Amino acid sequence: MAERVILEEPKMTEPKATDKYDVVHSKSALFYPEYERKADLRHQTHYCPGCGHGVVHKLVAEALEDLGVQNDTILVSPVGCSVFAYYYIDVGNVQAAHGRASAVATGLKRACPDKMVIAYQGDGDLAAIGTAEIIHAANRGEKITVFFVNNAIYGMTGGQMAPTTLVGQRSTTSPWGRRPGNEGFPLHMAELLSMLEAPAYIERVALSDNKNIMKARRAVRKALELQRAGAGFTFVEILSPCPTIWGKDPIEARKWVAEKMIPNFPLNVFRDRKVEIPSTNEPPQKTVAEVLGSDDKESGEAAPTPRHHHHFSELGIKIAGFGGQGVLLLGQLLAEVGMREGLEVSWLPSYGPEMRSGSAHCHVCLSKSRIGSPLVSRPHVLIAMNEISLRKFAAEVAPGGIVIYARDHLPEDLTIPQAQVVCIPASEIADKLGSAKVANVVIMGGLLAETECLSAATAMKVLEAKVKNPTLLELDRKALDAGRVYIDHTVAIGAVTQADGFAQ
Ligand SMILES: Cc1ncc(C[n+]2csc(CCOP(=O)(O)OP(=O)(O)O)c2C)c(N)n1
Ligand code: SF4
Repeated sequence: MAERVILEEPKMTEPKATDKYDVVHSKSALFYPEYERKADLRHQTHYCPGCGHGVVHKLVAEALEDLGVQNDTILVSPVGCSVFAYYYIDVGNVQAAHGRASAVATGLKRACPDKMVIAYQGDGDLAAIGTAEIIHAANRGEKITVFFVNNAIYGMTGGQMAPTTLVGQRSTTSPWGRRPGNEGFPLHMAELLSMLEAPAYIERVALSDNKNIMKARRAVRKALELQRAGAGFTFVEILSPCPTIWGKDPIEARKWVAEKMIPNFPLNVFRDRKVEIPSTNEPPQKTVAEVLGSDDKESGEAAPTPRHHHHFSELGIKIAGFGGQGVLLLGQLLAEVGMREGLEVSWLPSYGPEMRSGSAHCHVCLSKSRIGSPLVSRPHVLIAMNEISLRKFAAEVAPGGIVIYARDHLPEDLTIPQAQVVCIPASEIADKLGSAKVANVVIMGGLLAETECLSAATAMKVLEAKVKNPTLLELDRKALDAGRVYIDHTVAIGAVTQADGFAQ
């Protein structure tokens, strides 16, 4: 049964004209002392005078400060005027692509369930390009808080019509005023989301006057308190002035919120209840290693995975070549070997629409601690399976890194001064073994021999688990060994160096 959540609310009394009060100019300790945005503008935000975003930032920062959750909060900022929220509020910050803040917040909350995760979005961001993301996040009952700043216009891009633009309201893309017959009716996001089963709390508030701002303050707090209590999806829509695009001064803009926006977007608590989402159908939780069957317990193998000393804390590998060269598979194999050896791993593929011969590359992270991003922008190791990839990615390799090139020498005109270069004619070696297909496994053998990043014994275990055909498995075994032998016997004696194998 749904049950109402009752939170204690601070007692509010109306101020009287005779009240004495101190004027305090201060800001929440959650704001950075200086905003590292532009050298001469470190004392101020980029918001226009009278903009509602500044007020919402203040309400959010004060609530987080009072709840004492600064170090446990991740704020996802959108694309729109509030894109720079990360310059101002000193919490964990992620800047999402346009419209994706609630999807990004979903991922963050699922990965870090103990953190307070907030998606902060404008109306163009949330109700136009991000409509699907917000509806599905709400429908799944993601335990995030969304602050939806509705100013009825696209502010940042100069005033195009937003989904929330009022009927009759002029914008650069509705110069005669919004006409429902042509542009449709304004979208009422709070009402729309409150049709869904899962949300725990949905309220619409307005920054029209001090009294309503205090109500907005309470709604912001309540949403965050509910998230802290694990209540479920919480959403506050905030009707907010945009004096600049509306062509009004800050006072007129607030009046416009009161007189035009509120009648069109009634203030209300649309949802405030405890939601029990049944969890009985959840699949049994297994580790990724168990699901892949690469876990010793799961696979029931007699011999456990050999122990290996990893001499790195994090190793980023980029593997690049053509589709059909086994580029992506090599990445998967390395990630799986790392997983078996107890490392945190990630594998991120990138390839074009062609199945064969198109360019393909992947990023592999091997790490002793949790991986922040699967993207490897400065690889410690680049494996280039062809010349195009070598030329494209060699400059990205971190100083002191390694380039493994699947040919017997570098192109004459190319040097890679910052990295050690190892050339392995993998296709020729694989051809001699009986199949060009195992060139990627030759490279794996070479990589493991050269860097000792993972053990060849574990690599063999992964191949045994993956390759069911005994003839192919034997070929892979030979290929892995051939890569090692090439490094031990050919490269080590200096027969191949940077124009012909090693760098210096
Ligand atoms: C994929 C993509 N499409 C369009 C844009 C252009 N764009 C930037 S901000 C914005 C709208 C912002 O409006 P809103 O979300 O209402 O925020 P506000 O600026 O009013 O706070 C648009 C369309 C973009 N950056 N990326
Ligand atoms: S354009 Fe509008 S939303 Fe953007 S900063 Fe200025 S007042 Fe705020």
